[in-house]
Amino acid sequence: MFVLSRMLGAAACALALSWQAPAAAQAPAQPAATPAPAPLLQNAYGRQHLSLNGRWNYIIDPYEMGYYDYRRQPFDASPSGKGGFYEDLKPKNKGEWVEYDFDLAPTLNVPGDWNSQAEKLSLYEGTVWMRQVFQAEPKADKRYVLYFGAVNYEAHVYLNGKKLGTHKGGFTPFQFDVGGKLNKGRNVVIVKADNTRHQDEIPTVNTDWWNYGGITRDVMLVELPATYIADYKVQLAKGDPKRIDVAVRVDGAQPAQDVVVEIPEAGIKASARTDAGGRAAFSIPARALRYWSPEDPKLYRVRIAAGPDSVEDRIGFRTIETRGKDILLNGKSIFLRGISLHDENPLIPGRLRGEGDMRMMLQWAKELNANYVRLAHYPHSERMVRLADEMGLLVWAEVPVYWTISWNNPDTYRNASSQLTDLVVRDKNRASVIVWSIGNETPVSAPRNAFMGRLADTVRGLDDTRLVAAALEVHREGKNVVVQDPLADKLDLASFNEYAGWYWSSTKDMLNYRFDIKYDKPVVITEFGADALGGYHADDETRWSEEYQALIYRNQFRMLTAIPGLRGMTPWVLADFRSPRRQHPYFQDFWNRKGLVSETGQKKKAFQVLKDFYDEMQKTYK
Ligand code: GCB
Repeated sequence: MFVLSRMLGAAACALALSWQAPAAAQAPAQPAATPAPAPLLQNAYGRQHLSLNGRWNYIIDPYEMGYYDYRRQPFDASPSGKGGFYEDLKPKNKGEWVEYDFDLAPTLNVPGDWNSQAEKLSLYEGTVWMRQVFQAEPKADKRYVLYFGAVNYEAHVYLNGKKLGTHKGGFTPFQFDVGGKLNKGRNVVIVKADNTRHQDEIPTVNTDWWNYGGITRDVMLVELPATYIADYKVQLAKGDPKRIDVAVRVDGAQPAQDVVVEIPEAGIKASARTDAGGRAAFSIPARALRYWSPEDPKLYRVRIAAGPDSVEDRIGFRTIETRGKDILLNGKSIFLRGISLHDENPLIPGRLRGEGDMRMMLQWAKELNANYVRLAHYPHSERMVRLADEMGLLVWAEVPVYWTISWNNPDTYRNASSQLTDLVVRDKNRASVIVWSIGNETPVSAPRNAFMGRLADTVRGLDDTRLVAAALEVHREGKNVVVQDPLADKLDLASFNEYAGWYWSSTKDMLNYRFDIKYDKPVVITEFGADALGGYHADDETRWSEEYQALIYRNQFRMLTAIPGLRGMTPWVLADFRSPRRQHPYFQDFWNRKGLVSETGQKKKAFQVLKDFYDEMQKTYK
């Protein structure tokens, strides 16, 4: 039994530390040696864990005085390591100087972005310190991992006053080994979260979504045996519906173990021995599987055991491939009736806070008769993808390589590549995920082609069983909308965004355009759309009206169905979402209004137009 228990509310227990001289008065600081997070644990949710979600005390620190001394030297890089807010100090004596106090600081809910939880933070970009206190009784024969679903953007994590490490990237999980670092009794975890945008980061400074900061996804302390299953992949072999490929990595004290994989409902039990490095890869014949599909999202209970450890998952089995202009799901041509969505709840603006919010979004997609969602423009939560598995929605999963990235910077590339890797590592067992997208609307140039080309190779190297794509741009030559991009040679889909009727051409003139797509690949339109203020009605030539948006959808269907090889679409976008780029004081007021659902949850006219189109496609598509 897991014997950690959570202490709710902050304990006012003073730590036995006294205030130190500022670090600048001592030896000059060395660049902080910041350990990288440990390799990701597969299926953290399926493990014994203590949730550290709940109310966290927070301190807004725009000048980062809890991180740097007055000479701008980081406290955590000074020889004493003292002076930073991560010490969680309380004055020991009456006269002592301490200018912060977590116990008296207000609280925020985790998981949750900070912008939507405090007036002062709604437009804030910078550092916020967050603290949680919990009780633990660590056992000598167990390992412990502190796991974060996501922190936007840069996280410095401290446990009991000591730095565990840092992580960059706002949408992927990370973890630190904390074995030997937990106290028996009271423990304090402090996160310095900083959502400042930078040109060289992923994403870069310029996006069309709200830069929600903070600990936006679950936090947990995971307990593992000394030898444990660190990672596994259990999926159908590429192009072979009669074979399950298994890869397992065991870590810890004795990585050489017998591994057993069981799928009781399918009568499957197979085993193999891991090598000295803890790895095993083997295939299992699978003759009588019920394949996962949107119509029948069958998930099997899969049990993996190795030595003292075992873990359970729910996994679906399906194949996905392209042949010429066709997308084949389980060998059968499919039309992707999709919709794009952000990880944002329009009703209480902010990141999706939990399964209820996520179900609401995916249920709207279902009401459109969608079988597919584009989780734009960054990795959504693991829980969202698991829900898509359960609800029968195919998924396009993406990394925030968006617009004008610093293509020539090797660090920027490493960052993009590690976000993509972490996404694949996390979601590789999800049947719903059929597409890895390496980016959105990245303008063609030699350095960009090289950067994106490498990303495409990287993701294929990690997983050759799914499709690789990107949302490309189009250009116009006369009345031709041309799709031509050197990157397309490395991709499985001809997928692109086009805004006929909104950013170019009129509602009438758009119908004179033809698509000129240079590739013999399935065509999947990743975006089209138009803004409409929910409840604003006018004739269909009036911008911002629901009628205008509905007309654009009808005209788009006329244009798009003329494309030979059209195999799907994800119009932009399911729900209105907040964006600092959207400045019209009446129609926008910081909202991108291309949603089919308004910020009050009202379905705009175009919602029904798209649903009717999908109903028709479902009937006629063979
Ligand atoms: C796009 C972007 C998307 C924007 C959308 C718009 O092409 O991919 O992130 O929000 O257009 O509304 O302009």
